[in-house]
Amino acid sequence: MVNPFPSVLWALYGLDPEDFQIHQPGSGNINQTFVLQHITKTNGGFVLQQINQQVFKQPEIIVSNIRLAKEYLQKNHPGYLFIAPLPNLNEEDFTLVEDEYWRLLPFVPHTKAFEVLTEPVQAYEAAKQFGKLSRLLAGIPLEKFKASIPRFHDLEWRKQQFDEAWGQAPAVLREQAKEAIEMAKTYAHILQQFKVIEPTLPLRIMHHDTKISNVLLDEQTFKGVCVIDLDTLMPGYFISDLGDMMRTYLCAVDENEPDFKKVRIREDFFKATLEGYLSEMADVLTEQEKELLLFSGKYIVYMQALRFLTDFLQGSMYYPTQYAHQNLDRALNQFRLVEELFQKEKKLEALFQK
Ligand code: GN1
Ligand code: MG
Repeated sequence: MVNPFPSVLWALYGLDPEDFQIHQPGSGNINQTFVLQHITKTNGGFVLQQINQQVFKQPEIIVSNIRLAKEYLQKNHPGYLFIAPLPNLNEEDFTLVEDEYWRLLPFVPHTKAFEVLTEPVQAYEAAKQFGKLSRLLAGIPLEKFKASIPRFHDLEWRKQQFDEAWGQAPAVLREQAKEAIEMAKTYAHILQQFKVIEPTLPLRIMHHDTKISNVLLDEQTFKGVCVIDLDTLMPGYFISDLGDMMRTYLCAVDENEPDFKKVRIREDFFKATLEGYLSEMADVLTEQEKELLLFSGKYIVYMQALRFLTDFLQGSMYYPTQYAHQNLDRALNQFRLVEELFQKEKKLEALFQK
């Protein structure tokens, strides 16, 4: 790709555009991500990201949350690979150019980010990486952290957003989304259950976007290397992280699959995900939290279904689409996964009680 960045940006990072080949890996929905591959240094390079300020209205909160975590980890767990932004020549973690926020991150060679998993060991390793981050951050004081997106994983708020979108949507969209709207009602009891559970859940620093493409595995051995995309590292509940793993590790297809028959839970991937996560978190989670392992999946997958459906009813302004009703298909895909979690509940429970 031809150099799309302003020269002042290169200058502030002390980099020469002539030294790099630029390409866009492109699976993220929100930020723009570019890989700068060094032309002569094999495996050398950086990742450059432009922050979406429609979504992250106060990028400085991301900066300060990541910095708090980075300093804590450097002090208490030196050696842990934490992919924080690299400072620019003014020692800032972000670079502001014409009101746009940019950040430069290290490129981690010999690793791969997956969209779907093909082997249970990958699920184990990925879940272990996110569990490890939570375990290492378990003792960090929370007071100075802020929400980079307020109420991001608050199902009550997501449900309200959906109800409002439904109320305001054009009749034609409501008609198209009839089946999905029914599903939203069918599973609304997940929200009722959450309201009962919430007071028992401790606040922890969570990643909040543990989808499979946000962890890097060794490209040869599939050993977990590190997690990436720390924009939503902020106080929350463990169900956010474990739930989003279930959402993206268990099926052989992802949220974009329009053939919903293919949305099926692979039991061995479920088992591996829990084992990987608990290999780090078993001593951190409370007994009450451990009662909610399966609930985490229902909670997050249902919320993601509502989010896609809400966006569809509002004209798909949030999640980029490749065709007109893609967000409706994504919602139906995710509702199908919620259905699977309920249908296979007994089987899945038996797997982790062993
Ligand atoms: C968004 O930007 P990306 O692809 O990492 C979204 C997540 C959703 C995900 C669904 C800030 O993540 O919450 O789970 O899409 N991030 C934000 O693919 O809304
Ligand atoms: Mg993200």
